[in-house]
Amino acid sequence: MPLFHPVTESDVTRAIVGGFLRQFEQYVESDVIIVGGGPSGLMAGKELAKKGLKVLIVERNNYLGGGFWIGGYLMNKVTLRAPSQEILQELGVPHEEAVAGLYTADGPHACSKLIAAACDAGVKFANMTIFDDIVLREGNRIGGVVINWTPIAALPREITCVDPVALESRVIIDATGHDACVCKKLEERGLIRTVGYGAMWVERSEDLVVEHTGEVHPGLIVTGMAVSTVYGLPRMGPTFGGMLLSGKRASEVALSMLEQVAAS
Ligand code: 48F
Repeated sequence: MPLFHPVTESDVTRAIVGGFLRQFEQYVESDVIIVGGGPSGLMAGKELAKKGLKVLIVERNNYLGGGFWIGGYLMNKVTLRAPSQEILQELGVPHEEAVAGLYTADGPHACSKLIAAACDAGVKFANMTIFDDIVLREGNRIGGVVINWTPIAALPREITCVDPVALESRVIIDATGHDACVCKKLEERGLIRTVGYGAMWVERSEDLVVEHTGEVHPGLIVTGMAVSTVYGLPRMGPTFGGMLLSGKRASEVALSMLEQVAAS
């Protein structure tokens, strides 16, 4: 007597294709699309989905978490400065105080708990999906993102002339880290100017990133290290409290933008 229930190969294939298509079709329009599934994007997504919003994270890699997995110098340790250790407490991530106000945790533990919290809150993910361009509407307001499969984008143009598709959303969040890919697309079109991130200065950088997190262009919020790139703020290295609090702030800004859209 076999242990597992009998199914055929075609049952398995239909389950995968059907599940993918149902979700893809549902998320062709969302309340919020977050580009980048690193710590800031995951945090923003978790907070927004908890409020009942329809949130999609577009991530070019097959894995989520960005720089949060491995932390500093390939050593699997992340650091967070007070008061951001409170988020570790909320997520149930073990941590210890290294010196007063500076906490360490294991990157894989912290990252996997944050991913799980985003999933539990209801965030959906399009991974192996690369942001390619923006959709622009009246008054140059961003109305969505143009995406393609990462493997398509990674192959030489001569053999992969595959047109991308677009997803619509009421608010977009650029959480693509140092690259600030969404903001750079606006810059290419002369709509904003990015400065490039500055040299490391841990004491200053995290406060500044959280302070500057917000709407950078109609319909677009910038969060995480992308904020440093846009405004020329100092980098911070493997300390992640600023990323988590910036993501949280981005979610608050998104909520008020959505309220304004609903009221108009
Ligand atoms: O780089 P990343 O972790 O950004 P973050 O949330 O956090 C930065 C920290 O990890 C660290 C730091 C401060 O502690 O200096 O670097 O700002 O995550 C960015 C995510 O965006 C994805 C990328 O694969 C990563 O998972 N990403 C980048 N460009 C694209 C993208 C793109 N064009 N399309 C889709 N995803």
